[in-house]
Amino acid sequence: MKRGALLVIEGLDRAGKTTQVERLVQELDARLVKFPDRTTPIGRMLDSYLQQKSELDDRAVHLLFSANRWELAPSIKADLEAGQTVVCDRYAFSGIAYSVAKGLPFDWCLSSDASLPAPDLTLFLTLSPSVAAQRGGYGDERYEEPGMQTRVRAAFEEIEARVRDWRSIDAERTEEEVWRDVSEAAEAAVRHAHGPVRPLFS
Ligand code: 2DT
Repeated sequence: MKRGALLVIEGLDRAGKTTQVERLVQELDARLVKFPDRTTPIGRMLDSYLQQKSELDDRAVHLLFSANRWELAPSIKADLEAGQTVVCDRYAFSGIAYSVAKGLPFDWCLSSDASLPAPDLTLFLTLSPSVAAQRGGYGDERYEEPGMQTRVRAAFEEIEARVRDWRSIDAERTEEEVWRDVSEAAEAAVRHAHGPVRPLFS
């Protein structure tokens, strides 16, 4: 059974993720889902937390990010089954990476997302800390500081070793060079997407 593909883009700070996501959505006529989705009631709590307007326990925050994916999961699955390709700007991998970077145990972090729809392809845009620094300073949101970014990078490396259908892309190159790799890999994933949607970790 042919279906739509679930494509995820993750990336380190300043890797150009937003630009690549926008190009991909246009190229594939895909549905864009951005996580966190700040428009839902759970998303509004996350938005306030990220803007440092409220404080929450790290575990509660982790579960809210996960719940924010679960509230969209049924419509994502329905779209995939109806043949619609879906592009996610961040997904459970950000959820795990940021919470592990704050010191929560890896397997605990993974468990709340374990049976979400598995991506057919995850593209991870990576660049060195020195190139990231050359591309500009940090914003005002929570997590936008060098210590946290270093721990997030390490956590993503741990995730990479445990996830299938993962492709790291060198984002130190020009937008066009990165786009060539992103679009080629995504188009192949769209061609090969078939059968039931699998769980993320089983
Ligand atoms: P942006 O909206 O700028 O992408 O930043 N995050 C995201 C988590 O800690 N856990 C998650 O599950 C997700 C999806 C990454 C959102 C910030 O929220 C972090 C940066």
